Amino acid sequence: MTADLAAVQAELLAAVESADTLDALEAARVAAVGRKGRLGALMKTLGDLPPEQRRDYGQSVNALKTAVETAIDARKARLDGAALDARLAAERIDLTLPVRPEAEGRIHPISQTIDEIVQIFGQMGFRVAEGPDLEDDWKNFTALNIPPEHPARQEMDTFYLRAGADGARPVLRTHTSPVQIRTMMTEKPPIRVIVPGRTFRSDHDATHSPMFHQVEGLVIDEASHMGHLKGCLIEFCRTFFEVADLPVRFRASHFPFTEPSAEVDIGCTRAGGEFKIGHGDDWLEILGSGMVHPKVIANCGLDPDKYQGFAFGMGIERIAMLKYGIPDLRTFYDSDLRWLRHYGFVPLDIPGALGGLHR
Ligand code: 2U9
Repeated sequence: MTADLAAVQAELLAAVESADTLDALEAARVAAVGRKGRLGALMKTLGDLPPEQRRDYGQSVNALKTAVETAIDARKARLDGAALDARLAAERIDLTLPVRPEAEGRIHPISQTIDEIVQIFGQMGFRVAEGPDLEDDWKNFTALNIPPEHPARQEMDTFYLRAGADGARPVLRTHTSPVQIRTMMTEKPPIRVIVPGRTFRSDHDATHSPMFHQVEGLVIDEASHMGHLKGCLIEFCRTFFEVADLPVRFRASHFPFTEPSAEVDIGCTRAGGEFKIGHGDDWLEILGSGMVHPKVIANCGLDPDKYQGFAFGMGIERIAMLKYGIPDLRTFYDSDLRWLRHYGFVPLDIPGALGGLHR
């Protein structure tokens, strides 16, 4: 190799070694072995040499090219490694840190209780249905076989609005049942829905609020019977109250929209002044239920000789108070942040029915 080529090699290798980014290395590569680079220019001088020197000179330039390319590959491997190390360091995660800082906000016990109920019935194959707060008299009362003289229809108990152009007076729904009426009118059985929502009754004292929440359920198909109703509601009570052997009792009752009808009690004890759900000598009513009245099925345009099923209803505030030991109904609607911090739920404490609601 001539002294000239040795100097060029030293210069090009120095440029490769001093490239400290992949971009700089690429620039050094183009300047050395690129189409218009230094080595190309050296090759072009080949023709100016005497013929006997050309072979040696060509071999020397090729050797120089190989040396430079080897250096570029080595440098690239080192820069790639350094880039990966930098990325790994930047994306490092400290697994010992808490998942996220605990949120300030809390889920209201009514929302939590609805989520739990939806979770339990969801596992049994029910889906959630919703409807408007304002209903017409027919869907809220008539379709449900509630007669015109029934006390629930009285001005005293129900919030009626002013009559519209058609003379009809809209009503703030007194239960979520009109949603099931809507479902039966628009969907073909089998129907399995639960309907959580706000309801309104003109009643206000320590145990009644003019607005409260209900969950109702409806199953309509060709075969569901009282045995299914019992199994479904016993399963619900035991899962919701998280007592595997909770005693559940069905007591004959009467509602216009179901026949036969039953109220559902769960076992409890008040021994020693302490109230506890579970085995004991006492009973507590928590649900109403029954086989849907054939007239209600017919009112919705379905054939009562073909279709049958069961329905149930419960007050959400009431079962939330029982489960979570909330003593006063009125506090649910006070928007008192101290109360919410105490009785509310951490947002990620999402109920799941597998292995208990809270695990
Ligand atoms: C349709 C057919 C039947 C819903 C039912 C009850 C029994 C019941 C009360 C519980 C406490 C209301 O919140 S509460 O005051 N509800 O006892 N509800 S059966 O029956 C229906 C609903 C819709 C179409």
